[in-house]
Amino acid sequence: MNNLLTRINRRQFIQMSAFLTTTGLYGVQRLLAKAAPVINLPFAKGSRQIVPAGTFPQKGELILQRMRPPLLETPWSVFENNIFTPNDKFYVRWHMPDFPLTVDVTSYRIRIFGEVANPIEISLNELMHDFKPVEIAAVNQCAGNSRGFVEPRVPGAQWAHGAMGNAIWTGVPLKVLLAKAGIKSGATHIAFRSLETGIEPFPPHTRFEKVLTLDHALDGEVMAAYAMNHESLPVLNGFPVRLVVPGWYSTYWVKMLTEIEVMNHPGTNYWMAKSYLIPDTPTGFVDPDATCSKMVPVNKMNPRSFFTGIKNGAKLKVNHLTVIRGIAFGGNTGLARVMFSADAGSSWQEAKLGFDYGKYSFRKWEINFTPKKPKDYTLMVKAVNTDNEEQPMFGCWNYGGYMYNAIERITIKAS
Ligand SMILES: Nc1nc2c(c(=O)[nH]1)N[C@H]1C(S)=C(S)[C@@H](COP(=O)(O)O)O[C@H]1N2
Ligand SMILES: [Mo]
Repeated sequence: MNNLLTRINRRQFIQMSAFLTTTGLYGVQRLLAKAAPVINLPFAKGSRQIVPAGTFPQKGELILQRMRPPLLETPWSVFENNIFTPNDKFYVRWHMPDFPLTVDVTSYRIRIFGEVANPIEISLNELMHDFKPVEIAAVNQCAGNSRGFVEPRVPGAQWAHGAMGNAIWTGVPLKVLLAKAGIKSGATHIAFRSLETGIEPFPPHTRFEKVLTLDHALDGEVMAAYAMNHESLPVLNGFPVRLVVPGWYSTYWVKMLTEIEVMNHPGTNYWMAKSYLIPDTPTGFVDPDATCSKMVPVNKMNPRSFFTGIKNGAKLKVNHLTVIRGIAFGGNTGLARVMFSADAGSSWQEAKLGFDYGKYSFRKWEINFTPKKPKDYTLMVKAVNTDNEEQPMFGCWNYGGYMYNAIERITIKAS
Protein backbone atom coordinates (compact mmCIF):
# COMPACT_ATOMS: atom_id res chain seq x y z
CA MET A 1 0.00 0.00 0.00
CA ASN A 2 2.82 2.44 0.85
CA ASN A 3 4.33 1.51 -2.41
CA LEU A 4 1.14 2.47 -4.13
CA LEU A 5 0.90 5.87 -2.50
CA THR A 6 4.40 6.80 -3.50
CA ARG A 7 3.82 5.72 -7.06
CA ILE A 8 0.60 7.62 -7.47
CA ASN A 9 1.19 11.13 -6.39
CA ARG A 10 -0.37 14.40 -7.19
CA ARG A 11 2.48 15.49 -9.41
CA GLN A 12 1.93 12.56 -11.67
CA PHE A 13 -1.71 13.54 -12.08
CA ILE A 14 -0.86 17.14 -12.90
CA GLN A 15 1.75 16.14 -15.41
CA MET A 16 -0.73 13.91 -17.06
CA SER A 17 -3.39 16.55 -17.53
CA ALA A 18 -0.77 18.85 -19.03
CA PHE A 19 0.22 16.18 -21.50
CA LEU A 20 -3.35 15.70 -22.56
CA THR A 21 -4.01 19.30 -23.47
CA THR A 22 -1.58 18.88 -26.31
CA THR A 23 -3.24 15.77 -27.69
CA GLY A 24 -6.15 16.17 -30.06
CA LEU A 25 -8.05 12.91 -29.99
CA TYR A 26 -9.88 13.08 -33.30
CA GLY A 27 -6.90 14.40 -35.18
CA VAL A 28 -5.63 10.86 -35.05
CA GLN A 29 -7.25 9.66 -38.23
CA ARG A 30 -4.34 11.10 -40.17
CA LEU A 31 -2.02 8.87 -38.17
CA LEU A 32 -3.86 5.86 -39.45
CA ALA A 33 -1.73 5.16 -42.43
CA LYS A 34 -3.41 3.20 -45.18
CA ALA A 35 -0.83 0.56 -44.42
CA ALA A 36 -2.09 0.01 -40.83
CA PRO A 37 -2.19 -3.73 -40.29
CA VAL A 38 -5.55 -5.45 -40.44
CA ILE A 39 -6.82 -8.23 -38.21
CA ASN A 40 -9.67 -10.56 -39.13
CA LEU A 41 -11.94 -11.24 -36.18
CA PRO A 42 -13.45 -14.72 -36.50
CA PHE A 43 -16.95 -13.77 -37.70
CA ALA A 44 -18.57 -12.30 -40.82
CA LYS A 45 -17.34 -8.78 -41.69
CA GLY A 46 -14.66 -9.16 -39.01
CA SER A 47 -11.89 -7.18 -40.71
CA ARG A 48 -10.54 -4.37 -38.49
CA GLN A 49 -7.56 -2.03 -38.46
CA ILE A 50 -5.02 -2.30 -35.68
CA VAL A 51 -4.13 1.20 -34.54
CA PRO A 52 -0.46 1.65 -33.71
CA ALA A 53 0.67 2.52 -30.18
CA GLY A 54 0.29 6.23 -29.47
CA THR A 55 -2.63 6.75 -31.86
CA PHE A 56 -4.81 7.30 -28.81
CA PRO A 57 -3.33 8.96 -25.71
CA GLN A 58 -1.71 6.53 -23.28
CA LYS A 59 -2.77 3.58 -25.43
CA GLY A 60 -0.78 0.86 -27.16
CA GLU A 61 -1.71 -1.22 -30.17
CA LEU A 62 -5.47 -1.90 -30.14
CA ILE A 63 -8.17 -3.08 -32.52
CA LEU A 64 -10.16 -0.17 -33.92
CA GLN A 65 -13.90 -0.78 -33.66
CA ARG A 66 -14.91 2.86 -34.00
CA MET A 67 -13.03 6.15 -34.11
CA ARG A 68 -15.59 8.60 -32.77
CA PRO A 69 -16.45 8.00 -30.01
CA PRO A 70 -13.51 5.68 -29.48
CA LEU A 71 -14.24 1.97 -29.24
CA LEU A 72 -10.96 0.10 -29.00
CA GLU A 73 -10.69 -3.64 -28.45
CA THR A 74 -7.91 -5.52 -26.68
CA PRO A 75 -6.17 -8.02 -28.99
CA TRP A 76 -6.47 -11.62 -27.77
CA SER A 77 -2.70 -11.99 -27.46
CA VAL A 78 -2.81 -9.61 -24.49
CA PHE A 79 -4.95 -12.10 -22.52
CA GLU A 80 -2.60 -14.93 -23.44
CA ASN A 81 0.30 -13.10 -21.83
CA ASN A 82 -1.27 -11.29 -18.85
CA ILE A 83 -3.69 -12.21 -16.09
CA PHE A 84 -3.95 -8.45 -15.37
CA THR A 85 -4.58 -6.46 -18.52
CA PRO A 86 -1.98 -3.70 -18.91
CA ASN A 87 -3.52 -0.21 -18.79
CA ASP A 88 -2.23 0.75 -22.24
CA LYS A 89 -3.88 -2.35 -23.73
CA PHE A 90 -7.14 -2.05 -21.79
CA TYR A 91 -10.19 -1.76 -24.07
CA VAL A 92 -12.04 1.54 -24.41
CA ARG A 93 -15.71 2.29 -24.85
CA TRP A 94 -17.43 5.70 -24.82
CA HIS A 95 -20.99 6.45 -25.87
CA MET A 96 -20.71 10.14 -26.68
CA PRO A 97 -17.87 11.75 -28.59
CA ASP A 98 -17.48 14.86 -26.43
CA PHE A 99 -15.76 13.89 -23.24
CA PRO A 100 -12.92 15.88 -21.71
CA LEU A 101 -9.36 14.96 -22.58
CA THR A 102 -8.05 17.22 -19.88
CA VAL A 103 -9.14 17.18 -16.30
CA ASP A 104 -7.92 19.90 -13.98
CA VAL A 105 -7.10 17.85 -10.93
CA THR A 106 -6.95 20.89 -8.67
CA SER A 107 -10.56 21.90 -9.31
CA TYR A 108 -11.96 18.39 -9.89
CA ARG A 109 -14.49 17.35 -7.21
CA ILE A 110 -16.84 14.49 -6.49
CA ARG A 111 -20.09 16.01 -5.20
CA ILE A 112 -22.34 13.93 -2.97
CA PHE A 113 -25.80 15.44 -2.63
CA GLY A 114 -29.53 14.71 -2.64
CA GLU A 115 -31.03 12.72 0.22
CA VAL A 116 -28.09 13.32 2.56
CA ALA A 117 -27.67 15.16 5.84
CA ASN A 118 -24.46 16.96 4.74
CA PRO A 119 -23.81 17.44 1.02
CA ILE A 120 -20.03 17.18 0.51
CA GLU A 121 -17.39 17.78 -2.13
CA ILE A 122 -14.29 15.62 -2.23
CA SER A 123 -11.13 16.58 -4.11
CA LEU A 124 -8.85 14.04 -5.72
CA ASN A 125 -6.22 14.80 -3.15
CA GLU A 126 -8.68 14.11 -0.32
CA LEU A 127 -9.93 10.92 -1.94
CA MET A 128 -6.37 9.66 -2.24
CA HIS A 129 -5.04 10.73 1.13
CA ASP A 130 -7.88 11.18 3.65
CA PHE A 131 -9.36 7.71 3.27
CA LYS A 132 -7.88 4.26 3.71
CA PRO A 133 -7.42 2.77 0.24
CA VAL A 134 -8.84 -0.63 -0.60
CA GLU A 135 -7.85 -2.85 -3.50
CA ILE A 136 -9.89 -5.35 -5.46
CA ALA A 137 -9.05 -7.45 -8.51
CA ALA A 138 -12.03 -7.37 -10.86
CA VAL A 139 -12.97 -7.96 -14.47
CA ASN A 140 -14.40 -4.95 -16.29
CA GLN A 141 -16.47 -6.31 -19.17
CA CYS A 142 -18.79 -4.48 -21.56
CA ALA A 143 -22.22 -6.09 -21.64
CA GLY A 144 -21.80 -6.18 -25.43
CA ASN A 145 -18.52 -8.10 -25.32
CA SER A 146 -18.45 -10.85 -28.00
CA ARG A 147 -21.47 -9.38 -29.80
CA GLY A 148 -19.82 -10.30 -33.11
CA PHE A 149 -20.50 -13.97 -32.32
CA VAL A 150 -24.20 -13.45 -31.61
CA GLU A 151 -26.50 -15.16 -34.14
CA PRO A 152 -28.77 -13.96 -35.57
CA ARG A 153 -26.68 -10.80 -35.77
CA VAL A 154 -27.83 -7.76 -33.77
CA PRO A 155 -26.84 -4.10 -34.23
CA GLY A 156 -24.11 -2.56 -32.08
CA ALA A 157 -20.32 -2.77 -31.96
CA GLN A 158 -19.29 -6.15 -33.33
CA TRP A 159 -16.70 -6.99 -30.68
CA ALA A 160 -14.79 -10.23 -30.50
CA HIS A 161 -13.89 -11.29 -26.93
CA GLY A 162 -11.67 -8.28 -26.17
CA ALA A 163 -14.18 -5.80 -24.72
CA MET A 164 -13.04 -6.90 -21.28
CA GLY A 165 -10.04 -6.54 -19.04
CA ASN A 166 -8.90 -7.55 -15.57
CA ALA A 167 -7.24 -5.04 -13.25
CA ILE A 168 -6.45 -4.31 -9.64
CA TRP A 169 -8.58 -1.31 -8.71
CA THR A 170 -7.61 0.98 -5.84
CA GLY A 171 -10.01 3.42 -4.30
CA VAL A 172 -12.44 4.18 -1.52
CA PRO A 173 -15.64 2.19 -0.90
CA LEU A 174 -18.79 4.17 -1.58
CA LYS A 175 -20.02 3.06 1.81
CA VAL A 176 -17.24 5.09 3.45
CA LEU A 177 -17.84 8.21 1.34
CA LEU A 178 -21.58 8.09 1.89
CA ALA A 179 -21.22 7.63 5.63
CA LYS A 180 -19.51 11.01 5.63
CA ALA A 181 -22.48 12.61 3.89
CA GLY A 182 -25.04 10.81 6.07
CA ILE A 183 -27.86 9.15 4.16
CA LYS A 184 -31.38 10.26 5.03
CA SER A 185 -34.03 7.68 5.77
CA GLY A 186 -36.23 7.02 2.76
CA ALA A 187 -33.31 7.02 0.33
CA THR A 188 -33.47 4.06 -2.06
CA HIS A 189 -31.18 4.65 -5.05
CA ILE A 190 -27.96 6.40 -6.03
CA ALA A 191 -27.29 8.01 -9.41
CA PHE A 192 -23.71 8.33 -10.69
CA ARG A 193 -22.81 10.96 -13.30
CA SER A 194 -19.68 11.81 -15.19
CA LEU A 195 -17.91 14.90 -16.49
CA GLU A 196 -19.02 14.51 -20.10
CA THR A 197 -22.19 16.16 -21.35
CA GLY A 198 -24.66 14.55 -23.69
CA ILE A 199 -24.96 15.37 -27.36
CA GLU A 200 -26.94 13.98 -30.30
CA PRO A 201 -27.86 11.29 -31.28
CA PHE A 202 -28.80 10.90 -27.65
CA PRO A 203 -31.58 13.11 -26.30
CA PRO A 204 -30.11 16.58 -25.76
CA HIS A 205 -28.51 17.10 -22.36
CA THR A 206 -28.54 13.38 -21.64
CA ARG A 207 -25.55 13.02 -19.41
CA PHE A 208 -24.09 9.61 -18.90
CA GLU A 209 -25.77 8.38 -15.74
CA LYS A 210 -26.20 4.99 -14.12
CA VAL A 211 -28.26 4.13 -11.04
CA LEU A 212 -27.69 1.47 -8.37
CA THR A 213 -29.94 0.57 -5.47
CA LEU A 214 -28.77 1.96 -2.15
CA ASP A 215 -28.11 -1.54 -0.78
CA HIS A 216 -25.92 -2.43 -3.73
CA ALA A 217 -23.98 0.83 -3.64
CA LEU A 218 -23.33 0.35 0.09
CA ASP A 219 -22.21 -3.29 -0.13
CA GLY A 220 -18.62 -2.28 0.69
CA GLU A 221 -17.31 -3.48 -2.69
CA VAL A 222 -18.63 -0.74 -4.97
CA MET A 223 -15.92 1.90 -4.94
CA ALA A 224 -14.64 5.16 -6.38
CA ALA A 225 -11.33 4.04 -7.90
CA TYR A 226 -8.41 6.34 -8.71
CA ALA A 227 -5.89 3.67 -9.66
CA MET A 228 -5.82 0.76 -12.01
CA ASN A 229 -2.99 -1.75 -11.77
CA HIS A 230 -1.29 0.65 -9.32
CA GLU A 231 -1.16 3.56 -11.76
CA SER A 232 -3.52 6.46 -12.35
CA LEU A 233 -6.34 5.63 -14.77
CA PRO A 234 -5.68 6.33 -18.44
CA VAL A 235 -7.89 9.24 -19.47
CA LEU A 236 -9.80 7.00 -21.87
CA ASN A 237 -10.58 4.64 -18.97
CA GLY A 238 -12.02 7.42 -16.82
CA PHE A 239 -9.24 9.53 -15.32
CA PRO A 240 -9.21 10.71 -12.60
CA VAL A 241 -11.85 8.53 -10.87
CA ARG A 242 -14.29 5.86 -11.99
CA LEU A 243 -16.90 3.80 -10.27
CA VAL A 244 -16.01 0.11 -9.89
CA VAL A 245 -18.97 -2.27 -9.49
CA PRO A 246 -17.36 -5.71 -9.05
CA GLY A 247 -19.28 -8.51 -10.75
CA TRP A 248 -21.57 -6.22 -12.75
CA TYR A 249 -21.20 -5.23 -16.40
CA SER A 250 -19.04 -2.23 -17.06
CA THR A 251 -21.89 0.00 -18.14
CA TYR A 252 -22.27 0.74 -14.40
CA TRP A 253 -18.57 1.57 -14.03
CA VAL A 254 -19.09 5.31 -14.63
CA LYS A 255 -15.88 6.95 -15.82
CA MET A 256 -14.83 10.50 -14.86
CA LEU A 257 -17.21 10.24 -11.91
CA THR A 258 -18.19 13.65 -10.59
CA GLU A 259 -21.74 13.47 -9.17
CA ILE A 260 -23.22 11.05 -6.68
CA GLU A 261 -26.87 11.82 -6.08
CA VAL A 262 -28.72 9.97 -3.33
CA MET A 263 -32.37 9.64 -4.38
CA ASN A 264 -35.67 8.30 -3.05
CA HIS A 265 -36.70 6.92 -6.46
CA PRO A 266 -35.02 4.81 -9.16
CA GLY A 267 -34.76 7.61 -11.74
CA THR A 268 -35.86 7.32 -15.35
CA ASN A 269 -32.89 8.48 -17.37
CA TYR A 270 -32.09 7.26 -20.90
CA TRP A 271 -29.13 5.09 -19.81
CA MET A 272 -31.25 3.07 -17.39
CA ALA A 273 -34.66 3.16 -19.08
CA LYS A 274 -33.80 2.88 -22.78
CA SER A 275 -30.35 1.41 -23.26
CA TYR A 276 -28.63 -1.70 -21.90
CA LEU A 277 -31.92 -3.54 -21.35
CA ILE A 278 -32.25 -7.32 -21.34
CA PRO A 279 -35.31 -9.57 -21.33
CA ASP A 280 -36.60 -10.25 -17.83
CA THR A 281 -35.93 -14.01 -18.00
CA PRO A 282 -33.79 -16.06 -15.56
CA THR A 283 -30.79 -16.01 -17.93
CA GLY A 284 -31.37 -12.69 -19.71
CA PHE A 285 -31.63 -14.61 -22.99
CA VAL A 286 -34.64 -15.42 -25.16
CA ASP A 287 -35.33 -17.39 -28.27
CA PRO A 288 -34.65 -15.05 -31.23
CA ASP A 289 -38.19 -15.64 -32.49
CA ALA A 290 -39.88 -14.99 -29.18
CA THR A 291 -41.45 -11.69 -28.29
CA CYS A 292 -40.59 -10.59 -24.80
CA SER A 293 -42.66 -7.88 -23.20
CA LYS A 294 -40.73 -7.13 -20.03
CA MET A 295 -37.23 -5.69 -20.17
CA VAL A 296 -34.92 -4.85 -17.25
CA PRO A 297 -31.52 -3.13 -17.01
CA VAL A 298 -28.58 -5.46 -17.62
CA ASN A 299 -26.93 -6.27 -14.30
CA LYS A 300 -24.69 -9.04 -12.95
CA MET A 301 -22.16 -10.81 -15.15
CA ASN A 302 -22.40 -14.48 -15.98
CA PRO A 303 -19.49 -16.99 -15.97
CA ARG A 304 -17.07 -17.29 -18.89
CA SER A 305 -13.99 -19.27 -19.88
CA PHE A 306 -11.60 -19.10 -22.80
CA PHE A 307 -8.69 -20.91 -24.39
CA THR A 308 -5.32 -19.18 -24.53
CA GLY A 309 -2.25 -20.30 -26.43
CA ILE A 310 -4.14 -22.69 -28.70
CA LYS A 311 -6.25 -21.75 -31.67
CA ASN A 312 -8.87 -23.34 -33.82
CA GLY A 313 -7.11 -25.57 -36.38
CA ALA A 314 -4.02 -26.19 -34.21
CA LYS A 315 -2.07 -29.37 -34.98
CA LEU A 316 -1.22 -31.71 -32.09
CA LYS A 317 0.76 -34.96 -32.01
CA VAL A 318 -0.92 -38.29 -31.30
CA ASN A 319 0.19 -39.81 -27.96
CA HIS A 320 1.95 -36.59 -27.05
CA LEU A 321 0.92 -34.69 -23.93
CA THR A 322 -0.15 -31.07 -24.46
CA VAL A 323 -1.08 -28.74 -21.62
CA ILE A 324 -4.26 -26.92 -22.65
CA ARG A 325 -4.57 -23.55 -20.95
CA GLY A 326 -6.93 -20.66 -20.58
CA ILE A 327 -8.57 -18.05 -18.40
CA ALA A 328 -11.97 -17.97 -16.73
CA PHE A 329 -14.06 -15.90 -14.38
CA GLY A 330 -17.22 -16.54 -12.39
CA GLY A 331 -19.05 -13.28 -13.14
CA ASN A 332 -20.88 -11.91 -10.12
CA THR A 333 -19.40 -14.58 -7.87
CA GLY A 334 -16.32 -16.79 -7.72
CA LEU A 335 -15.45 -19.68 -10.00
CA ALA A 336 -16.47 -23.08 -8.64
CA ARG A 337 -14.74 -25.03 -11.41
CA VAL A 338 -13.68 -25.05 -15.03
CA MET A 339 -14.63 -28.14 -17.06
CA PHE A 340 -12.87 -29.32 -20.20
CA SER A 341 -14.20 -31.61 -22.92
CA ALA A 342 -12.20 -33.26 -25.70
CA ASP A 343 -15.25 -34.89 -27.29
CA ALA A 344 -17.52 -31.97 -28.18
CA GLY A 345 -19.24 -31.94 -24.80
CA SER A 346 -20.08 -35.65 -24.40
CA SER A 347 -17.83 -35.96 -21.35
CA TRP A 348 -16.20 -33.36 -19.12
CA GLN A 349 -13.11 -33.33 -16.90
CA GLU A 350 -12.27 -30.78 -14.23
CA ALA A 351 -9.35 -28.47 -15.04
CA LYS A 352 -6.76 -27.33 -12.50
CA LEU A 353 -7.27 -23.71 -11.42
CA GLY A 354 -4.45 -21.21 -11.00
CA PHE A 355 -3.87 -18.63 -8.27
CA ASP A 356 -7.02 -17.05 -6.86
CA TYR A 357 -6.72 -13.23 -6.89
CA GLY A 358 -10.27 -12.87 -5.58
CA LYS A 359 -13.68 -13.88 -6.79
CA TYR A 360 -14.09 -11.16 -9.43
CA SER A 361 -10.71 -11.67 -11.11
CA PHE A 362 -9.60 -13.69 -14.13
CA ARG A 363 -8.17 -17.02 -13.06
CA LYS A 364 -5.93 -19.31 -15.06
CA TRP A 365 -6.90 -22.93 -15.75
CA GLU A 366 -5.01 -25.82 -17.32
CA ILE A 367 -5.43 -29.50 -18.11
CA ASN A 368 -3.30 -32.24 -19.65
CA PHE A 369 -4.54 -33.57 -22.97
CA THR A 370 -3.09 -36.50 -24.93
CA PRO A 371 -4.87 -37.24 -28.19
CA LYS A 372 -4.89 -41.01 -28.75
CA LYS A 373 -6.04 -41.19 -32.36
CA PRO A 374 -5.18 -39.34 -35.56
CA LYS A 375 -8.39 -37.35 -36.04
CA ASP A 376 -10.07 -34.01 -35.36
CA TYR A 377 -11.02 -33.29 -31.76
CA THR A 378 -13.53 -30.64 -30.71
CA LEU A 379 -12.27 -29.09 -27.49
CA MET A 380 -14.64 -27.17 -25.24
CA VAL A 381 -14.29 -25.27 -22.00
CA LYS A 382 -17.02 -24.34 -19.54
CA ALA A 383 -16.96 -22.24 -16.35
CA VAL A 384 -19.28 -22.99 -13.44
CA ASN A 385 -19.60 -20.36 -10.72
CA THR A 386 -20.30 -20.75 -7.02
CA ASP A 387 -23.97 -19.90 -7.64
CA ASN A 388 -23.96 -23.03 -9.79
CA GLU A 389 -24.52 -21.06 -12.99
CA GLU A 390 -22.73 -22.48 -15.99
CA GLN A 391 -22.12 -21.40 -19.55
CA PRO A 392 -24.76 -22.53 -22.05
CA MET A 393 -23.89 -24.79 -24.99
CA PHE A 394 -25.49 -22.44 -27.60
CA GLY A 395 -28.29 -20.00 -27.99
CA CYS A 396 -27.27 -16.96 -25.99
CA TRP A 397 -29.41 -14.35 -27.64
CA ASN A 398 -31.19 -11.14 -26.74
CA TYR A 399 -32.09 -8.00 -28.65
CA GLY A 400 -29.03 -6.02 -27.59
CA GLY A 401 -26.51 -8.83 -28.04
CA TYR A 402 -25.64 -8.53 -24.35
CA MET A 403 -24.18 -11.12 -21.93
CA TYR A 404 -22.96 -13.54 -24.63
CA ASN A 405 -21.27 -16.45 -22.86
CA ALA A 406 -21.75 -19.56 -24.97
CA ILE A 407 -19.20 -22.33 -24.38
CA GLU A 408 -16.03 -21.79 -26.41
CA ARG A 409 -15.07 -24.57 -28.82
CA ILE A 410 -12.08 -25.16 -31.05
CA THR A 411 -11.20 -28.03 -33.36
CA ILE A 412 -7.67 -29.40 -33.31
CA LYS A 413 -6.08 -31.91 -35.65
CA ALA A 414 -4.13 -34.80 -34.11
CA SER A 415 -1.73 -36.63 -36.40
N1 LIG B 1 -18.51 8.50 -18.32
C1 LIG B 1 -18.75 7.36 -18.97
N2 LIG B 1 -18.56 6.21 -18.29
C2 LIG B 1 -18.79 5.03 -18.91
C3 LIG B 1 -19.28 4.99 -20.24
C4 LIG B 1 -19.46 6.21 -20.92
O1 LIG B 1 -19.86 6.28 -22.10
N3 LIG B 1 -19.19 7.38 -20.25
N4 LIG B 1 -19.54 3.77 -20.82
C5 LIG B 1 -19.71 2.61 -19.93
C6 LIG B 1 -19.62 1.36 -20.66
S1 LIG B 1 -21.02 0.82 -21.43
C7 LIG B 1 -18.50 0.59 -20.66
S2 LIG B 1 -18.45 -0.89 -21.47
C8 LIG B 1 -17.30 1.00 -19.90
C9 LIG B 1 -16.02 0.89 -20.69
O2 LIG B 1 -14.95 1.08 -19.83
P1 LIG B 1 -13.49 1.32 -20.40
O3 LIG B 1 -13.58 2.30 -21.52
O4 LIG B 1 -12.66 1.76 -19.27
O5 LIG B 1 -13.00 -0.02 -20.91
O6 LIG B 1 -17.40 2.31 -19.40
C10 LIG B 1 -18.66 2.62 -18.83
N5 LIG B 1 -18.58 3.90 -18.19
MO1 LIG C 1 -20.59 -1.27 -22.46
